[in-house]
Amino acid sequence: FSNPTCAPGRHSIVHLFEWKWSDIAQECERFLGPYGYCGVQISPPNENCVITNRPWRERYQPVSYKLTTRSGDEHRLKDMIDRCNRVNVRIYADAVINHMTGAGGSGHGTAGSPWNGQTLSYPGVPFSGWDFNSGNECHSSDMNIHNYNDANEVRNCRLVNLADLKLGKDYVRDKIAEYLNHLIDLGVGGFRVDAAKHMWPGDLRAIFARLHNLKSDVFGSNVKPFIYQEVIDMGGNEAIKAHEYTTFARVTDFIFGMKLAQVFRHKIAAKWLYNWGESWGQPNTNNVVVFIDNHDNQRGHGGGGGVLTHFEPKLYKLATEFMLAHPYGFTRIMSSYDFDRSNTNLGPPHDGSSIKDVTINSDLKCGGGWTCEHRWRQIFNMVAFRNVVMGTNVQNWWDNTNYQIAFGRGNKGFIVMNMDSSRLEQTLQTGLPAGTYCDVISGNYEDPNCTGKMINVGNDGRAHFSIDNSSDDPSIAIHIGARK
Ligand code: AAO
Repeated sequence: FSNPTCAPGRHSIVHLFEWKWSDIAQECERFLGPYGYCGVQISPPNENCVITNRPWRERYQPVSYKLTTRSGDEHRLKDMIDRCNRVNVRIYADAVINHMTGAGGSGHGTAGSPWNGQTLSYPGVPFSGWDFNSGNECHSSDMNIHNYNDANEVRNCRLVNLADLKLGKDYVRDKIAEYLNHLIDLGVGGFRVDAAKHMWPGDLRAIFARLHNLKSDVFGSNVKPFIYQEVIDMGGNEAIKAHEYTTFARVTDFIFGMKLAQVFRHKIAAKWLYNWGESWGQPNTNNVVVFIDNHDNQRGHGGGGGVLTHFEPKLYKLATEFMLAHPYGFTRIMSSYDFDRSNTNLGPPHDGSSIKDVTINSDLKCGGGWTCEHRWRQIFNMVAFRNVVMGTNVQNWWDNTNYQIAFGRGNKGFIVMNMDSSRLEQTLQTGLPAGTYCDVISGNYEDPNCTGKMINVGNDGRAHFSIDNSSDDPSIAIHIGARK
């Protein structure tokens, strides 16, 4: 389950947080396909409870596995999956399978199913009280998780009071597998598994063992879904470790964004990035999905940890450029909507009960409250850089012993970054074939034109770089796919 099921030559996914299926279908066709994205992580597609003012977090409270949400119904979902697959963009569904709604309260979900969190009744599945962990499995005083040093409590009690499914039961495993198989048969390429830390690895393996192969007309025969599990392991003393999950699927790497934020915030000198990756104590590169921020930590949920977000665009772009230029991990780009940081619950741009369309401006950026980091030039051009250099190692590392760094990827690409307090003027060995290259940070390469800076690489592979540290984009990136 650890192999990303991308179409050939594509290596990054984007989380289109809270987008409607109809908008994602269009985005695959008009942008993600042509610009080389592998796929999209979608918000949970299954029925959720309805909370006043429609905060985004209601989608993490399942009511049933019927495929109707504010993003659209099953018909729209299928249309999106088909249209994205047709342009070689895969869909990865956010699978919320650890729990149902908050325990307590009642109502009707987004597909109209009744639910009761007091009696633990979810007839839309159906699940009843027998399908949830009780005092037999969970020994905390109020059934909630308090002690992250106790693995049993973390996995058998309630995460923020959410009704905790008893995944040890075959019936519960079957219902969850039936839901995931429904999505597989509709054509998804895999799953993000929400709150995986709160489920026993053995229970997850038992569910994954029930999964169908992906649709062969799209993915070929005998291909398993790509699965990455949300396990927050900051390397501290908590009982649960990411490595318990990496023997059977990938995990989301939260240390990655926290450490890079420390570097780009000048807490750790950038020169130390020369051996970024496993040497920093992180998991094997083939076991992780990496990202600068996610929908939780960009708003202080699930451990903010001082990560960089679109609210600090200069540093955010630099950190993202580094992530995409460096070979470590499978990369995920966050695509946000704007929100007031005093209200971290605020849902996506909406019009009464419906989510608003994403609007696209003539400069490729989004409007209408949608941030669309994945459409920022520096980011989408580095997604293409990553596709071009894939398979090569870091070479020709250079640093000024402080915050100016540069490195190449084999003989295919080279990046120079200046986070220091002075101008960078350097002639560096790029490892690239001679030629005139287009800097894809300051502009776009539109064959045969370059709207950005031009960099000349000589017959000896060397090139001169000058970068003003106070520029909005103090970096230069060149690759063989953007050579005049
Ligand atoms: C809402 C309300 C609750 C209410 C509940 C039920 O906020 O008050 O009780 O409904 O009615 C999202 C929201 C939740 C929301 C939920 C349901 O974030 O606020 O609850 O929807 O609507 C833990 C989990 C992790 C989880 C994260 C939020 O391990 O799986 O909490 N993330 C996922 C989703 C998330 C979603 C859910 C799960 C639930 O991505 O969007 O919740 O489906 C430590 C632990 C982490 C733990 C954090 C936060 O982290 O290690 O495992 O995450 O604490 O509790 C430093 C440390 C780091 C620490 C961090 C935070 O960084 O190094 O280890 O600080 O303290």
